[in-house]
Amino acid sequence: MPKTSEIDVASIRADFPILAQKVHGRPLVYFDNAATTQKPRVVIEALREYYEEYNSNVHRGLHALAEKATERYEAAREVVARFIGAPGPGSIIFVRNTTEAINLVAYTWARKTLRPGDEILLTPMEHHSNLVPWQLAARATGARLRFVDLLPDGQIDWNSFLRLLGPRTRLVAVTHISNVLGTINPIRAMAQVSHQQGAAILVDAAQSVPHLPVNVSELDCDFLAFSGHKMLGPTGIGVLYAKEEILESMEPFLSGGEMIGEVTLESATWRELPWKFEAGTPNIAGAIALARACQYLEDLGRENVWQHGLRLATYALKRLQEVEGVHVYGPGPGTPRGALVSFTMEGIHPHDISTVLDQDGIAIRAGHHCAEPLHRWLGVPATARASFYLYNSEAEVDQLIASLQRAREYFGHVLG
Ligand code: 7TS
Repeated sequence: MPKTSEIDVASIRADFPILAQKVHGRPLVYFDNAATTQKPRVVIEALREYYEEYNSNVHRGLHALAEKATERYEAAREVVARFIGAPGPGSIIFVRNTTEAINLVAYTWARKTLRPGDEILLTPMEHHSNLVPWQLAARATGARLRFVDLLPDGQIDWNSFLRLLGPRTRLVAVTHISNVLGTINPIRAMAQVSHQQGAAILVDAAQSVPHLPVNVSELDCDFLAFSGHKMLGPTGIGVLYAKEEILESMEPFLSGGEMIGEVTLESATWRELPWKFEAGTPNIAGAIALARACQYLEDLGRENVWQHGLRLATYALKRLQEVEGVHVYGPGPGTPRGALVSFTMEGIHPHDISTVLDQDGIAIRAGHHCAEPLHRWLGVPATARASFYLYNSEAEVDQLIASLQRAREYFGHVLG
């Protein structure tokens, strides 16, 4: 494997047992990282250790195992807080995934804050997870959804954003990096002007935190959501970051054990942050393993991980354009983009592209990637998407291109 930037792909791959396998007799090329990433041995080991050595519930036991589990779980929260530049662990709520994090805000903050006529400003590039919860919140409160225009290359039209942002805007909810276009949105600038208008800003960071050094204090966002499984961590663990003063003002989302202060038959009080928002037994092993994933990324260097992904995406963009009949979406060469490229091929449905690539051991995703309105805007029902991470190489991109050339020849032949 070639060494690209500061990332030594060969030695990294040795940390990921799943990558050593063959699929249909060919070495696995895993290019479906925007859906979920593979796990390094240290993350798998963190899960094993928890279940084999100190499995216990948190915050309630007074025995040695419970104390160890509680200590590791809360230490994980501090690791995650540092990882995203949060001022402290009180602003880190462990949830299941990005979807749950956004729903938490939509069901608590939004339903309490929004009034009829208030506006939520979104973009057409949102994943359904950052769209449908706002549709429901708007329906429940009488608020209205508005959508910023996109430029032809899939970037936000800044003038449209400024035009739509006004005194009625209560919330701007926007993805940091599009899971289809790879567009990187200017969150810091968006937060600044949103706050000038008195609006809060929520960032869907599902595709950015795994790749980009994200610092919530620098971005000055009010809410930020991401999933552990897209950043080398396990499934079933995700994070909602929110400014503590906002969390203090919010009602709990779920209620029951763990999140209460004092309970009588008629009423209850809440625990302090962040536990007020963590009802029931949390995903203890998941949180601990997520912290291990954060450390793994930090050991490699966040900037190195970002540069590696950008380099692969840029290379893929260039090479895809060499394949006849391929159309790529999102920002062109020269504009920074997330570590993914979506494309279509004339005369071949994206699902067929994916099936043909699978025969060569290459895993990509095809479909609307939970961004149906965006595909309507693009004018295609589906795209094929190759998404990269730190264990991928330029040699694998070459394999993708060779496989696509074969697909084109095959379908060209079949279609006559
Ligand atoms: N937001 C964005 C931008 C995403 O890409 C995804 C998942 C989500 C939210 C939801 O994350 P979850 O962990 O709550 O499911 N995106 C994709 C994808 O592109 N292919 O599969 C999942």
